[in-house]
Order: sequence, then C-alpha cells, then structure tokens
Amino acid sequence: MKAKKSEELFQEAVEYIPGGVNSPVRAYKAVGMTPRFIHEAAGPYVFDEDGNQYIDYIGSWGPMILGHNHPEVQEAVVRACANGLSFGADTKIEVEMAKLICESVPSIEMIRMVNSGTEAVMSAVRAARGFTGRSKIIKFEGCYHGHSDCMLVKAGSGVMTAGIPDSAGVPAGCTMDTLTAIYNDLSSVEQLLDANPEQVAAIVVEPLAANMGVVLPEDGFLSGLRALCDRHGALLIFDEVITGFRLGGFTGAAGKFQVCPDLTTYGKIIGGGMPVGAYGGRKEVMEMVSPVGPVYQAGTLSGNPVAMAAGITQLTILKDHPEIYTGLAEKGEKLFGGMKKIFEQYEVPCTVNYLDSLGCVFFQEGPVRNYAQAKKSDTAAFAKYFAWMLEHGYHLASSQFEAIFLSDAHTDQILTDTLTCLEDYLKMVRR
Ligand code: KE4
Repeated sequence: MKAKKSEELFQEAVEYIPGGVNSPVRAYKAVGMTPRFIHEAAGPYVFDEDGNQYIDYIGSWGPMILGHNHPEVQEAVVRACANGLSFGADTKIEVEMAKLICESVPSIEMIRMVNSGTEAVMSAVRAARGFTGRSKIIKFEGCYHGHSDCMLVKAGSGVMTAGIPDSAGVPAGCTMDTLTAIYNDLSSVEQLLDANPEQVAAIVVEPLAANMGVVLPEDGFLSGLRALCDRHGALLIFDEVITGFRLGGFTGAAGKFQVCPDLTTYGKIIGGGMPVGAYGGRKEVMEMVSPVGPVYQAGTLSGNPVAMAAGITQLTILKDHPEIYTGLAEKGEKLFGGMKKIFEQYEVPCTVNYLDSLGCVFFQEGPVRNYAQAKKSDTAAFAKYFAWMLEHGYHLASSQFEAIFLSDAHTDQILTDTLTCLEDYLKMVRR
C-alpha cells in the first residue's frame, strides 16, 4: 500500500509537534514505520490520506465501540452544535448524563465529568486522599492510569521502595507516595499495606489490564483487593477508562466480576469519540469534592454539551441494546479464539489473552499474567506481524503492549477475513 501522503505529512508533523504526534503511541516507534494519517472513518473502517482502506482494530483506543461515525451519535453532535459549542455553565444534558450513569452502575452514587482518563484518575486519587486523610497509593506494574505525575512510576521493586519517577520532569516528591505491586499477586499488595500501616489511601487497578497487552484478573484477585481495602481502610479505585461500558456489558468490569469499587474512573466510551472522562462512586467520598467539600477539582470544558451529546447518545444505544454486548463477546470468541487456533496450528509460540471484545497477541509461549511475563514477548516478531497486517489492510495498535478493540461494526465476514490474513502471514513466515 502506498503511504506517500502519510510520509509527507509525517515529515511536516515532526517539525511542529514532538515526534510528529499528539500522543506517543501513534508514532509507530515500536514498529519502526511511518504512521498512517487518517482522513476519515466509518463503521469498522478507517481511510488514510492516500485513500487506503483499513479494518480498524484501534477504534480510537476504545471509544468507538459502536464503530466509527455512528449516524445517531453524529446527528446528536450536529444538533448540539446548533445550540452552541460551550457555555461554561450548567446544562440539562450534564444532569441527564450523570443520572444515566448513576442509575445504571450500582457502585456509582455521584459522578463528576472531566476531559480525559488522566484527569479522571488524577481527580479520583485526590478525592481518595482527601477522604481518608492518607497520602500513599498502590498501583500495579504494567497498569497505566494516564500521565499525571503520581502515576508515572517506574515498576517498583521491593516492598519498601518508594515510587521512582518513570519520566523526566517528575520530581521524586510526586511519586514517593506511589507504591507498586504485582498484578494478580495479592501477597505483594498485602506486603505493601502491612509495611505502610494506615497510610494507604487507595489501591488503583485496571480491573482487566489492557496497557501491558491484555492481562486478565485471576479468580479471587479483584475480590481479594476489595477485602484488603476493607481490612486496611483504603479505598478501591477501578480504573475503567478502557473496560467501562465495554467489558461484560453496561456495568463494565465491576458488573462482570461482581466486585464493588469505592470509586471508578471512566473515559473513552462515555465520550462517544469526544474528549470526556469522569470519576464517581460513593456519595460520601464524592461529596469531598469542591464546591461541596475541600478537595479541589475543576475544568473549563468539563461536561461540555457537545461532548455530552456524543457520549450520552452512545451510552443510551448501548443501554437500550444489551444484545450488542452478547454480540461483542461472540465476535471476541471468533477473532481471538480463531487467532489462538491458527497460532497453535502453525506452531508459532504465541499467547492470546482475551475477554469479550478486548484481547491481544503476545509473541511468546506464555502464560502472561503480569508485567514481568508480558515483557518477555518478542517485540521484533510483533513488529513483523504488525507490518504484514497493516500492508494487507488491518489497522492494529502499533505496540505489543496494547489491545485489539472490537466494535459492533465488525462483521462476521470481516473477522473471517482477518483470520485468513493472519493465516497467510504464518504460511509466509513458515516458508
Ligand atoms: P486519557 O488521558 O488518554 O484519556 O486516558 C488515560 C488512561 C487512563 N486509564 C487507562 C486504563 C487507560 O488505558 C488510559 C489511556 N489509554 C491509552 C491506550 N492504552 C490511550 C492511548 C494514548 O495514550 O494515546
């Protein structure tokens, strides 16, 4: 596929934007290729500036669960624009959005809109610290919760090690209260809690990890975190920026795994493709937040009416059509289960982790149940597979440590064709 216009645009982009991208993962650095500049999208397709069509398995990193440019979402945005783009004042639609989520998700009694997942997690952590009066938080190696300073922590080692910044520009003081545990390892969490008695405000976890590739919570892990939080007086924060309103249905991972967090963060799907994040949970915690309580948090475009129109339309479609979720689970089984079989058939060492519409291919024997194991993957082999799939019209996340996002728009034929393309790749590699 020719990529002349993308190459020209990328050359210009790097002159004006760091790395030529507004978010690092888009730079294709992990695969050493020129990123494709997307001109438009519809349903399961994206089209680049050179006119190439791709089946899209990124879906804007999760928001496009109904497929791109869903007509009802687009119409709602156009209608909202006609009334004005932003008022910086209360609007009816913000109340409708908050009510929809609070009435649908058992653990959410109150919710505050923000503009990104990063902002949602940053604010939820602040609310938890304000509510408990404690400073420390526990996160997990390999989990990503946005780029707020306290979350940019090098994978910790040892129980007593204070968090070490994992980015330049983050002072040690910002991460010294961030402790790092091992995903699916409750004893690593218990050690940190015991070593920091009555100091941990919250445990922040991706209830299904999707930023080290996809790693599923093992039986008892999430319920174990719930029990540890109750025993130690810490809050449990589910970062559902990816899993929210995707995994297992409208009530997300909390519903799927039947574990009730104290706070939940959202992003992506609740914006329908527009910049929206949110955090919510127990009323007594959320009422710590300004202007009711002493925890400050604000945002010029929070609850923006156009963004709310996109988000509430998408959420309403999902709520009114639960069959979409059974369909997504079936699509996931067909695609990821099919990939698993093909890799086994061609005796290529791969581990396919998946649940419902989220999955990924680790180029290694496996199993992959935490970050240390995920890091053993053959990223060079991933890059070759990525390049083949892109060349043959499949737009995948350009990193071994990201997810494949399925949408309602991915048809059975598209999944069959994707599996055929994978098989053709393995035949070529094996020759
Ligand atoms: P944003 O600030 O990018 O809206 O959300 C941050 C965030 C928080 N929590 C979880 C679990 C997330 O996955 C994310 C962001 N996800 C990445 C995809 N791995 C966004 C893609 C990007 O960084 O461009």
